Amino acid sequence: MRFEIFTLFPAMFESVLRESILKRARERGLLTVNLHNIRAYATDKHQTTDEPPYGGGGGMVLKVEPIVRAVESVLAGDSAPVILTTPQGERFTQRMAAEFATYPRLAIICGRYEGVDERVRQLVVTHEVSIGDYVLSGGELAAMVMLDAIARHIPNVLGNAESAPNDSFSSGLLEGAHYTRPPEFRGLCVPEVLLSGDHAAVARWRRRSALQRTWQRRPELLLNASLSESERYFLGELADAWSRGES
Ligand code: 6GU
Repeated sequence: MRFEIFTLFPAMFESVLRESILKRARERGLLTVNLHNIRAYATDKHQTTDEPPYGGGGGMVLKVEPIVRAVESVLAGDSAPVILTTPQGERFTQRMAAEFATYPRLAIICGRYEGVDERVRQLVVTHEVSIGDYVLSGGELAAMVMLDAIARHIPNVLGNAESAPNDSFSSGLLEGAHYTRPPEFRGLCVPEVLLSGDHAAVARWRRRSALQRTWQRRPELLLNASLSESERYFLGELADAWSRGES
């Protein structure tokens, strides 16, 4: 999969692309990230990329020409999705990450300052996306978050083919508790069942741990999770214990 990223700060991406899963995916040819400096597409001699807003008010607005020139010359008629990062966008989710990963090519325009000229949206943007309800100084960090979350859905990017479907949210639930060695630390013990070698019992325990955590922290996720009869019963028990003040 190929990403075309349009930004005023391409260097911000370097360390993220040079480590861990994204690094390995690029080395294996599964992922290509092309960074395009919007400034290189400015037409005036000062290479201006932003100006004060018409109508006054504070802040600066990213200009339309450099961005449209950059996107059109890089995509050259290709019909890839073009994402604009903006706090006014649709909220980014695991489902969206999986959907975007089905495209061979994806463009992300990193918004900056107080805004982006509205005509950028009208001319080249296909999706406006926000990563959450808070304001970042620029879209670069949001673009990196999306890049990472999307890359995890590209086939063969994750070492263990099982990992992505087990992630929090892919199943509609938060992940439960995890343990590794040692079996006891400062009196805190790993649950016996995880040491038992009984794979079915381990799977049951994990699912229950995920259900319990989701119920405690993000109960609204349970409304859309697909649950078996016995899982619903388990949640009923949690709710009863809670109403008796036991948890
Ligand atoms: Cl995508 N951009 C900016 N600037 N701030 C954000 C955001 C995006 N998502 C949440 N906050």
